[in-house]
Amino acid sequence: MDSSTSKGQFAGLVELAEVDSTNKELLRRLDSDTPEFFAVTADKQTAGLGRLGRNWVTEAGKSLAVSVLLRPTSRSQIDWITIMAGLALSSALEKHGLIVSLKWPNDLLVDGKKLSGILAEMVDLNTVVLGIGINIKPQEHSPDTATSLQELGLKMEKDELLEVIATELKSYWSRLTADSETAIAQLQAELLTRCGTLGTKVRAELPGGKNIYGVAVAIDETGRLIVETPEPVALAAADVWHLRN
Ligand code: BT5
Repeated sequence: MDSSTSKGQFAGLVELAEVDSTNKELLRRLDSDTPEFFAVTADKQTAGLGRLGRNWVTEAGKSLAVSVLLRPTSRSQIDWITIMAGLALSSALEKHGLIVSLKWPNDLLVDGKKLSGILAEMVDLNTVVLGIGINIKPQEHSPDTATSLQELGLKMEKDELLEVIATELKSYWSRLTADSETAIAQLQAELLTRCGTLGTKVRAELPGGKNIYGVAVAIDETGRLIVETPEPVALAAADVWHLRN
């Protein structure tokens, strides 16, 4: 099916059998009138996107790939979109009995294996495409470091999963847009229990390739990871590896 329907939580949902990337497809369909919570999902992505041009594997019938349009109204909302989405997904999955750990800034892990990845792409200050991938079943071409809901004992079909995460996402996003300062304080508090990066020794690879080592001690009010090296360094973007303490 290729037409947009007003399904569940969405202001319009385009459901595709196959696409290169749902983020790219949403961008192609975007115009100035496209409403918040307009979304694109696909059963299979042929060129699913990770961060920094990396690949995200989405094989037919095995994974949820969805991109949702958000219309932020302030810089602080933009700063928190990725982390907010990770916490919303964690909360949604916990309601179904699965405890996941957030690895700053955009991974959901269980026992160190990656269940879900998030890619938020900013078009302009009022337009962000939030892409979410969640593995439902094992996939032939995903890395050894991947896991899936099925392997973790959670049986959920794609439609149900989509509805469950959309409901939670909407609730978190409403709070962030209604009163950003209060919501950010709540997100920071929630990170203390849901973010496995905090209190952990990490290696952080910065966008230029430089590595820093230290203990991740906090996430500041703009969503940056604070690593003590022992001097505190604030990271806005990096790839983080948790090291043994
Ligand atoms: C991410 O990037 O984790 C962001 C993934 C976002 C995917 C969604 S799906 C819907 C929307 N449309 C898109 O085109 N993208 C978004 P990053 O942190 O850079 O992680 C990428 C790395 O994760 C890869 O280099 C692999 O090592 C690993 N990987 C790839 N596919 C995976 C999978 N299905 N499960 C677990 N790990 C995977």
